[in-house]
Amino acid sequence: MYLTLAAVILNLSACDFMSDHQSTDEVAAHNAWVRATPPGATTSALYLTLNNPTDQAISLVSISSSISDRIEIHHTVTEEGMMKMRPLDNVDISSKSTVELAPNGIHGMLFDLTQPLKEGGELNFELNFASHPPITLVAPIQKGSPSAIKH
Ligand SMILES: [Cu+2]
Repeated sequence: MYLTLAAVILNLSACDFMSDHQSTDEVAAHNAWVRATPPGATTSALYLTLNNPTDQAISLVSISSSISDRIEIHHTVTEEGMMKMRPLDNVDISSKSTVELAPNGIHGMLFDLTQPLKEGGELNFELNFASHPPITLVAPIQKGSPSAIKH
């Protein structure tokens, strides 16, 4: 009887460990926000932090949203002293690492917005990965500091 009980207790603690393990060990997007648009603008940008605590490298390959049929992944490069944006095919996030999509760095570029982005609203996005299920997120619309980069 004593042995059986001990086995049950061991089993329970193994389950607890598993659920803890899962909740802290998943790919996740944090601090997402999308830039509010000035009057007449039809482009904007999405910023966020992607954390990959898993043992596998992952690769962000596309971003989708109902607000735009054309969302590209961009990075910012300096060419001949000028900051310019260039499309990226994907963003690799190594095992146990974090990548920031931030102003003047990598960002999701939203073209042909179907409506203006007003501060205080929020938008849904889906991040699509190679070899990892999509992640959905809600990004608040905020006024950021004006970007030095023009399209
Ligand atoms: Cu851009």
